Amino acid sequence: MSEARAYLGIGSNVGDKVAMLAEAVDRLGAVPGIRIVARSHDYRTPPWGDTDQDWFLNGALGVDTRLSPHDLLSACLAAETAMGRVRERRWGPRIIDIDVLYYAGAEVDDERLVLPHRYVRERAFVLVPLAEIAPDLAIGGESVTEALSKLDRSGIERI
Ligand code: PH2
Ligand code: MG
Ligand code: MG
Repeated sequence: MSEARAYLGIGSNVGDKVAMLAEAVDRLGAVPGIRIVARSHDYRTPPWGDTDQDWFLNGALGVDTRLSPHDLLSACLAAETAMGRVRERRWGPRIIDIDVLYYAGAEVDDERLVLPHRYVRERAFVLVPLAEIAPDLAIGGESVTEALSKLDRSGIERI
């Protein structure tokens, strides 16, 4: 299989957040079949959804991959597990979260994976870093920049 361009969102709100994102990038880059081709800066973001938790550090990655969408997801979840993530409450605190946001225009909707990511266009904490590396990427008929222009990005700061 030739390579497909995919975009990942990374986030952490427990422990040394900068180190967590850096470790996630290192782990993903070491997976056979994943090549990291773009990495945003890290952004300090207010917690979304479950607001009774610490702020997050979020970033975005562009990867060229030979893995299928589901195998890419498995690689992301394996990296989370290797870093010691334990799944607790939904949208709750996590040392690392790695989400597949977009995979070469693929549309997937099954019990493991939804692509493009279900909430990608509604979350400034995803789109601000993604806009840095893929402003013109079209998701759901509009570019990342267009989608971001409709959102409140207050409280999001590049670090
Ligand atoms: N992730 C969530 C829930 N809320 N808020 C911010 N700011 N950043 C996240 O990565 C995040 C969140 C569930 O994945
Ligand atoms: Mg997430
Ligand atoms: Mg996740």
